[in-house]
Amino acid sequence: MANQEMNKGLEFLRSRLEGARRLVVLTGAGISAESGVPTFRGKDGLWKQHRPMDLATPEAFQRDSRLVWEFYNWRRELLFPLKPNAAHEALVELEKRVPHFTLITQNIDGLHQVAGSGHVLELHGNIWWVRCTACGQTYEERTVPLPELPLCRLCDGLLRPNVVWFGEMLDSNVLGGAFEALETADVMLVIGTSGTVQPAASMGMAAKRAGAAVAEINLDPTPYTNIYDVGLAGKAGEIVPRLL
Ligand code: BJW
Ligand code: ZN
Repeated sequence: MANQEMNKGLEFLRSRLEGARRLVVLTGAGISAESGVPTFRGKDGLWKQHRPMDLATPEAFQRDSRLVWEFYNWRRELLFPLKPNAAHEALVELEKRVPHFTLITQNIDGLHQVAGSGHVLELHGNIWWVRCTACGQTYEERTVPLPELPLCRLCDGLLRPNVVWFGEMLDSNVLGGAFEALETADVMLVIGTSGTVQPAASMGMAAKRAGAAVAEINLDPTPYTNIYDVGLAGKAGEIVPRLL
């Protein structure tokens, strides 16, 4: 992105942020990329090496729980030592500067919370939490690695990762909280998401329809780049701190 274009975009966005009372931020895998977390759809993305329908659907888990757990155990090991980056940290700072701040993430890595973000709406769950397929209990489980087929500490039922797979409903409280914030936002930042997975993909447009100025920060163009009010092309870890 040309320097001049970037500066113009940053200037516009900073001026909107200055007067903003309600800021909503939606993040995707791209914000964690500089921490070492693989994205899903990029060149080295997870869905380039693995078929999502074999690993991230309730049917896949029913068919072959061992394979699904192998995938999630591998990812838990990979994520375990990773730390938040400058983009996560800049969002913690932004939160302090506006009266109402809502952070919505599609990420399951928990890095926003590690950075110090207060209330995070996790649309797709959290990989450090498990859910019992028998008794329904959810709890935090940070043991790495877990057994091939981990069992519930309460009832010995089979556990699953507490994440949202394709074809599954998002938690209605989380989704409700997200749309409530989108409807009253003055400014929205959409950071590091390809905008391919619903309902998250529609959130920027929902905020725009409700009158917010919407800015995208992404390494590559997305279907929304030219529709939102501002598109800042580059790394989240470099651009988000420049908003402060
Ligand atoms: C950088 C960067 C750097 C890189 N700096 N940027 C309407 C129409 C059609 C289909 C549907 C529809 N409504 C629902 C559906 C079905 C489905 C869906 O959306 N399918 C589409 C693929 C077509 N949705 C669902 O099933 C959802 N459930 C639902 O809607 O329930 C109701 C319903 C059910 C059935 C039918 C209809 C309604 C659930 C979706 C669950 C998604 N789950 C996953 C896995 C989570 C667990 C796990 O991690 O294992 O969530 S899939 C995966 O994609 C993960 C992510 O959160 C999600 C989004 O990916 P994200 O974050 O955008 O990552 P990438 O890799 O795609 O993009 C990274 C971006 O970063 C890129 O743009 C890079 O350029 C950029 N980047 N480095 C800045 N340094
Ligand atoms: Zn149980």
